[in-house]
Amino acid sequence: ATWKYAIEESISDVQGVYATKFKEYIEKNSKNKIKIYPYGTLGESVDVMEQSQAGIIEFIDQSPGFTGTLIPEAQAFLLPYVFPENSKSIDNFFKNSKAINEMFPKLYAKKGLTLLKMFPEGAVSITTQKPFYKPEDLNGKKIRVMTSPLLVETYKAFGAVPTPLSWGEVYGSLQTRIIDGQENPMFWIESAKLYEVSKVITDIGHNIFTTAVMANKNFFDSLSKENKQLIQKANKYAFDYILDYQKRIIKKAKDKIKKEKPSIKFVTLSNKQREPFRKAAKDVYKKYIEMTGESGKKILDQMLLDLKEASK
Ligand code: 6CS
Repeated sequence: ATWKYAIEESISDVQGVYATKFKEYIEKNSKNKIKIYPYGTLGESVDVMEQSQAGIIEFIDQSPGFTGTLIPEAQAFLLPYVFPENSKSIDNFFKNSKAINEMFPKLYAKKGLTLLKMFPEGAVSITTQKPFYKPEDLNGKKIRVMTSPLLVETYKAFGAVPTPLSWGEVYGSLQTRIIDGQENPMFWIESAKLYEVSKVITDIGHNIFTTAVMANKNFFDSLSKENKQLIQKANKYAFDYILDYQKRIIKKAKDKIKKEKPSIKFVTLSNKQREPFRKAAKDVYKKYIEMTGESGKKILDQMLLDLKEASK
């Protein structure tokens, strides 16, 4: 059979590289074929999600920043300062997390989705027009976030004016200064050329961009045992590749941005400078619990245990 696989990025971006590795494994080890649909070919994230829930698309890569409107608990991945910065711990977490491997699949299943893998796409940086060093510097600044209510709360807590937008509107809104900034991993700031319409790129260490690969549940359940195993193996193959890949491209992306736009300013806030942001983050955890209740609390507690275990 030919299976459709939709991603939120282009084929040369992290999700595209993952999907390409997945396709490579499937096509090498079976007679099945994968057709990858990059961003823009099937509509915005909401449209693509509808199509995959309806079974028109078999596989979808969508990040919690968008899926959070459908599965509020998935926003746990967006909580500021939930992740350590140490990349070994992050890898361990994504490999072994009980929350990811056992608990989240149940929540996704309720929405007609089989959660296959979650993986990191790199640390999230914030682009702005002016440097900022403390939450007050962000007062009145419109920062675009993905359409997650939790990200809105995060940037409110950080002192800014959060502006949720679908991806297609981001570049133009930055260009016309409808928004002052946005957040994304370095590879994406480079590949989507967001640096062209930004002056400063700041790291406050607040998040690791996480994404999820899912299948339509009816489709997946109807597969033979053999095909199910094939898909799991293909995911493992792509996952092992992507963990190193996404680390390798950060420096390259940064160098390329510097070369293309020498006037760009990179800022990394010190631990001391991050303190007020960490403090503000506490309120966001409260908001998360308000949004998700007992179910969200349970899964977050497990995630925190998993992260502790991963950092040992
Ligand atoms: O900011 C966004 O909307 C996009 N960022 C990444 C890294 N991937 C896809 C997503 O649409």
